[in-house]
Amino acid sequence: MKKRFLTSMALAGAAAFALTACSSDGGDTGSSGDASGDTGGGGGGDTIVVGFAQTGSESGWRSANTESMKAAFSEENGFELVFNAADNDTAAQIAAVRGFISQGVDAIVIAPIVEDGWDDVLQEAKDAGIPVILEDRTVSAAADLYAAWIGLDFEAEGTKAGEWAAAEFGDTETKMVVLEGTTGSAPANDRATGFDAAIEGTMIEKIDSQTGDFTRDGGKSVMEGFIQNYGVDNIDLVYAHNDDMALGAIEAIEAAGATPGEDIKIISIDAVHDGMQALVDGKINYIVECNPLLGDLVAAAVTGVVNGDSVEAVQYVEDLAFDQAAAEAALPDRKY
Ligand code: GYE
Repeated sequence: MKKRFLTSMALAGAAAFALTACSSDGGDTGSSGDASGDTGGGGGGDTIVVGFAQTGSESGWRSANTESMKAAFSEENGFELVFNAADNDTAAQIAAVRGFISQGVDAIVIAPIVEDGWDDVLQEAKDAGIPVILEDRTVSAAADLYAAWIGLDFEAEGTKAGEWAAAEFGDTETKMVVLEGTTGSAPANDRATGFDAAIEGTMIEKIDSQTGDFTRDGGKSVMEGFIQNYGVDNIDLVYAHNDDMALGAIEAIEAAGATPGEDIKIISIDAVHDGMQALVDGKINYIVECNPLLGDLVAAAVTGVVNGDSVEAVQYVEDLAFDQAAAEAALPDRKY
């Protein structure tokens, strides 16, 4: 197997905005391809054996991403997928990658839970001659330890959310609480950075910020704590790093006798179906999209790297943003 690691991380101009541009035929077959255990030590024939270390199943975004990956890495498309979901446990995720290395898979795909701590295991994969492709979240490890990364611009998502908040509420005293994603994860870090920069100099004041771990339950219990500490009347705005936490916050706000979307405005990120429905219902006020349908692009990158072809090292997928009217128009055709 000939490999080519592209080391250049030329961010400027490296955007691959066309989600379908790299799709192979029949990418969305709906087949689950959930092979496990039997990896065939390096893969025989034409089948590419791929170990995929998923974060877990924390959110609607994650379910859509897992489905997209399983459909793209189907047997019909020439893959044997060894799927592992780490339940948001970073040590378990690294152990899964070590398992793929010792099984001798042809390629490893990782959706890294957190940014740090990947140097050793990525070096081990490289030493074993197994290429690694990252999808979704980024890592802080050196770019020559993996062949490609395919995902979203989380900082730009935060910026879009913050710009909308600044335009809507920036001229009035607005007390904001933040529901952060998983601590140490790229989307939690970058969505905070982008948003904070966009609201700088406005009258929006961040009074508290805590992690709800990207889950609905986490968002609900952190919001309950905020309401208890500050009083439901002293919170004007919630910025949630994903829809699931916003949906949890809605439950907490309603339980406290207030009206989400009116008494307390809500901005979130992802634009999964339940979030978009809440936006249409007026309970969320604005959502920035984060496209989870990365499977075809990742499968194309894996095939390219395994075949020794040149593969774009950094591939961004474009995100949209929705207010209520835009959500109403888009919801019937949403794929996730
Ligand atoms: O926004 C969130 C999920 O990494 C982009 O992870 C992903 C994030 C997504 O749990 O819902």
